[in-house]
Amino acid sequence: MRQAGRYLPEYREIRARGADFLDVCLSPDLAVEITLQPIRRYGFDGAIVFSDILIVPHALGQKVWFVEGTGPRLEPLRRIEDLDRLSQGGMAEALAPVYETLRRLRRELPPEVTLIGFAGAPWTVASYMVEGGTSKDYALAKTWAYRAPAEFSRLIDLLVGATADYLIAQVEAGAEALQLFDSWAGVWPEAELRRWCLEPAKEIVRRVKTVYPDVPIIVFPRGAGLMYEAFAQEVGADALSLDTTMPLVWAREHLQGKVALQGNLDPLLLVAGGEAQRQATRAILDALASGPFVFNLGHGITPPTPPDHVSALVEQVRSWRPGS
Ligand code: 1CP
Repeated sequence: MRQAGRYLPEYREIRARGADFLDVCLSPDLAVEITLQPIRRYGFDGAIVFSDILIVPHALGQKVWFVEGTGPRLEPLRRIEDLDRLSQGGMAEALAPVYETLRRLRRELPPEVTLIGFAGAPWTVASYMVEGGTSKDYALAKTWAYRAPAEFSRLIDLLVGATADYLIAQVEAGAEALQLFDSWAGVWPEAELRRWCLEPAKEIVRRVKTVYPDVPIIVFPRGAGLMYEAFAQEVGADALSLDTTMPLVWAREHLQGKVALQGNLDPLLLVAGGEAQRQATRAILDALASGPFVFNLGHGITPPTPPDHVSALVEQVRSWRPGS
């Protein structure tokens, strides 16, 4: 859940040198250094490679750039003909720096630290590609999918193929586990959640598992609510990442017998700190830590997070014992 980032002074120092965000993702020297920063500081069990989900549209030939303080911008796809501008032909070359970053990380990380590769899920990535950036309501992307599902599925299918290839290549380069981020899954009614989120995730997992059956895959269908259960039953992932809103006892009873769970501390509790953070952390551990479980946040860490609050969290999680 974005363990690197602007909450760390050592990250801000690198970003202050002025390189474009995408160039940082595509510079192995910088990406390796940024990935290692939170591992050095906190000794986490897993390191997620520093990159971004929008590297895939970039590699497919869409224009992607980041505006400081605003977020990602893309030259939007608005008509089916716009898809003709995309091609998987240049992907391997465009993504080669990410693979180099992974190879170097595997050499530099302590052997006990798991190296995690990732990608955005097709719907979440498609939403940025169609909207041209962050959106409040995903109106353009959703309307396209409702009005012309056969057209929209061309985009989703393209992303299923590109994402599966990208994840497989990340394992080849040294990733030991994979996470698929469907950050905006929660905007769909049931039928469309299945069609645009669950089915694509299932197909990506199938393709990766055909090549690498033993590499754990974590899926994050953020906001899927009760549909988390269908993801647990049908997608074939090894683990689900719980968003902040998921009730703990429900998750234990309905999901944890089927998949490992990861989550789900509200990142804003890490900003608040103190007793609120301690109590919520403890509730998560008491409910879930006896099953197959990875302690994590329920969404990305935010820039105002005091680094000391993360240290306190790590200490609490590491010293937790059942019934303590
Ligand atoms: O710890 C790490 O190094 C993690 C690397 C990482 C990951 C896993 C980054 C770096 N981005 C992501 C995934 C990502 N990117 C997601 C899925 C996870 C989530 O929901 O948080 C999404 C939706 C994005 C898109 C994106 N990139 C946004 C969100 C905008 C929105 O719509 O709300 C933003 C702000 C970025 C830029 C970005 N990516 C990563 C970082 C550290 C940043 C901030 C850049 C900076 O301020 O320097």
